[in-house]
Amino acid sequence: MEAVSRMVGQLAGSGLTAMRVIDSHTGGEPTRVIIEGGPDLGSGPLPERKKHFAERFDGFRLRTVLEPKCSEATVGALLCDDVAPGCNAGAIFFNNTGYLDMCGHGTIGLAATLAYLGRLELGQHLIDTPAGIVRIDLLSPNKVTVENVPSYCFRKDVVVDAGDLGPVTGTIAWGGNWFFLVDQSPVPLLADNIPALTEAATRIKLALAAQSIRGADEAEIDHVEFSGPSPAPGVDGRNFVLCPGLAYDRSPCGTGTSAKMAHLAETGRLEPGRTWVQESIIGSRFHGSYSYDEHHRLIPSITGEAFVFADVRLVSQPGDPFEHGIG
Ligand code: PYC
Repeated sequence: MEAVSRMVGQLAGSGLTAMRVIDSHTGGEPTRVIIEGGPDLGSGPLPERKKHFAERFDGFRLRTVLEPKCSEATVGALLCDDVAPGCNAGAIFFNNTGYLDMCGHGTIGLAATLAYLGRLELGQHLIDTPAGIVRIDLLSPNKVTVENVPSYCFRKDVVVDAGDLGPVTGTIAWGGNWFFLVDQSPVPLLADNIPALTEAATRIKLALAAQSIRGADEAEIDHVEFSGPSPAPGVDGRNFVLCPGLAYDRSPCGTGTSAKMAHLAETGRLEPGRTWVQESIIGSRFHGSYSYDEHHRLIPSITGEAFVFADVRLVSQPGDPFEHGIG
């Protein structure tokens, strides 16, 4: 670690800048954690730091998660210290279009990254995020349960006019991000249909914005989730999730599975404590369940696996025309 700090310093002194990042994937969905060399956002509450990041240091986001440096699906996480009392670490999540309040697959990736670094022991820990504190249980160096923020259905039976797709009925739900949940996918949920699923979900996302259909406090609904059955034994459902930057989630989406379970609970289709096995469009799985806290808020738990595959320095050379990404 010290060697890397020295090297980061030397590079900075020579006109090059560098960040140490660790890449992992959770059920196929990538997470890139900035370990060193990220922006100094001070020690305020994470929602404030997220605002500061977006307003003053967005270049770090662009340099970290845009092509040509990584896949369009990558979620970045800035590892933060000096976080809420009792928390082991904190993270601000971001992607190719902006910032996320919470990210389920990213939290699993972060935990596997901290375990890889030897900074997290097996057992329970608290992680600070802009959406609130989440509890994680590191079950092995790769297997993690995330007890997410309280999740709920905001509006049911919402009809959006999606042009050629016709009227589409869905539920607006919160699982740490805002989702429009469509129970019956307008396109068969098959990996071969990913381009058609992406197109249909994009159409719905744009229609929601155009028709001013929003979440609480007028929040933008930036994720669209299609659901349907899965033929795989032991799986309760398959999904397709469109993320804000119009990439699809390769994992079953932690916040999306949380929103889905809130909807299943609300409609009497899933009892507290029962396991819901959620499959992604590429066949990766999360095991979910929920309980109620003392305020009768629904608290989802998601278990998944993440694997670290790169521990590298991103460098920026002076004169690189695509230093801040393509697009
Ligand atoms: O797992 O919560 C999630 C997530 C959000 C966006 C991509 N993955």
